[in-house]
Amino acid sequence: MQWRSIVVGLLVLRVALSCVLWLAFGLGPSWGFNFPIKFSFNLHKIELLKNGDMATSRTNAWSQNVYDNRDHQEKTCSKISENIPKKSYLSFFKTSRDEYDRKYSSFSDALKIKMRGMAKDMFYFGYDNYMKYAFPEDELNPIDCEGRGPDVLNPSNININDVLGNYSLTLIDTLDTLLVLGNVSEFHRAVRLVIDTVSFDKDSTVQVFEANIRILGSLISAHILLTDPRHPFGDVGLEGYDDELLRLAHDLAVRLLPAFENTSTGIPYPRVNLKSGVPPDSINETCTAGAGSLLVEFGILSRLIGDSTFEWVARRAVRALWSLRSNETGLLGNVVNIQTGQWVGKQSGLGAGMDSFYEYLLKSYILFGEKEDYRMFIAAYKSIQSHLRRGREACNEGEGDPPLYVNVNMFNGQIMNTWIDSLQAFFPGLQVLIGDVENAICLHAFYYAIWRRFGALPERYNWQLQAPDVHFYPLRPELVESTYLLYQATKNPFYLHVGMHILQSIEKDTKVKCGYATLHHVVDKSKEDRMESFFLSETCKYLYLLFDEDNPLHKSGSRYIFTTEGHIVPIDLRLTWVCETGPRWLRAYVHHLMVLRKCYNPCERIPEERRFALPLKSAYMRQIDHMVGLS
Ligand code: DMJ
Repeated sequence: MQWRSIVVGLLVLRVALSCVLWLAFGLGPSWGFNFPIKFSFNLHKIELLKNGDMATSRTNAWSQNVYDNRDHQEKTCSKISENIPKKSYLSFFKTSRDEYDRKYSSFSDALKIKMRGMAKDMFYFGYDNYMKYAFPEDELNPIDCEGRGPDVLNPSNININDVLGNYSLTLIDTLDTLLVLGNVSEFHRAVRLVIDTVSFDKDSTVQVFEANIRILGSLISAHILLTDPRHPFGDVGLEGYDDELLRLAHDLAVRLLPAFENTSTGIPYPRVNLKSGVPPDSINETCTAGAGSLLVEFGILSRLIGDSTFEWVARRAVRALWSLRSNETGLLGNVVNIQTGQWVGKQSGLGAGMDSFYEYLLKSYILFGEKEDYRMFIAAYKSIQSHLRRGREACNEGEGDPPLYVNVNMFNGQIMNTWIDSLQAFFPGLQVLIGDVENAICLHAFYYAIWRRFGALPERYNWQLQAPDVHFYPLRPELVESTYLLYQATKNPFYLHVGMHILQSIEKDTKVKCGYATLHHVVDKSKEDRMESFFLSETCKYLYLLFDEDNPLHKSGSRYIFTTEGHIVPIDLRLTWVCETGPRWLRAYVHHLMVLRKCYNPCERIPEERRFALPLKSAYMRQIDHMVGLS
């Protein structure tokens, strides 16, 4: 019997020690929600505490691992980072443990209303000035109060000409935001203006991807919202409307089709001239996101007009890209030759050049219910988790660096550089859609820490140097998009604080005479005279929705997704068979999605003890702050 007493004694000792560690340092098991309470006595953790530096963890530390693979440039980086005083793990707890909890644990209704009003004013300041000074041109120059069209003097200025096609881009891109704001009369006026004034018969060479997501996507979305009384905004039909927006969308899509001709792989050319097709001097290289993010819009168009051509070419492009993934890692690169199928850019990441490829695998599946899209997405997600994700295993427990998704070589998974870009900030929103909320919480927290440090997201942030690599911020929506989706999933007031912070930074640092201007430099806050159309179509839309709990989109029964440009597409039985006839697991998944979208009572999903707690433990938030140079 003696051995039993010893075993029981040891167990009691272990539990007691775990409790002491937990109570003293907050390092123990996470409480409730997704993680069962586990009492773990982790010798490795004790080592870290003794050594006083969590970056020494070999298994979970990306800040450490990177030194193993680095060349001269990284050696320079390591020198610089050596100068940054490393804080002891224990020192994270020297400040008041409840500082973050106190700051983020509530958000009053009055403040919500105020922020909603601020988001609305922000939108109208940009929109009204665009209509006053810029329409029918594509964009507003918010500093000079003038319109901007394609750069005809410099055709190689793709930064401008890829997007601006001389087709009133900002007006078109903004249509459904007017409905989100409840302004049906202005929505009708804007639709009329588009019908009466927009033509795609233009000598403009634009990027197929940009024309698709900003123009085609918006036209289709507005058409569906106008014609289907079951959509979230109800019956907003326009008298005399005769499918003109759909016809415009069709006309544009036909003009984009030449991009899919004369390509040996089926992967489209990156640009077309709207009048004359693919330019004779076109390059044979395209990025994965550009070629592989056409399926949502092309698929909807095909299904609405009953012509499968568009979906067929877009799907062929996705399949072709997918077939070129690495056998070893399952990853794709970021730039490919459309004739040879060779990868020109071998970098695999979640940001520029790749972001919406992943997004559209999942969203195509949600819309159309095609199993192959789901299979591709799940396989891609697994490869991402295995090869791109670094840091500790669980977001909210254990030791090691915070989880981060790095850029790797698609063939061997070796880290390629030490930056992440601002586009990747969309990824937590996608993780919310698949129900991986814990990973979403952590990645979002990292990006929010960068925002707190600079009051914006630099286009590229070097996590090794703890400094921006590329300094501009063109009013992008990705962080607020993820913030909104995380709020919908968790109802945690923390995300309202994040939204308020973003709103206030944009108001303070980018507002100029006639709108909001691109930040040229996130540190000195110098500006460029440009307001991209996605500022009104996405950034303002997500900010407003975040604070507008009663928006029709959040009402029970609303079923919709956002395209990558933030356009609302109701999940519609005309487009998918999933809800009715799909297999059980698929229906269960879609049901999960619906629950997420229905603004359900959070009490049903989030246990009491977790509901008013921070989504990420304060200790981990402080750790991230430290790692981006905030403390
Ligand atoms: C938008 O045009 C879209 O979200 C696109 O997918 C990439 N990002 C820009 C805004 O940053």
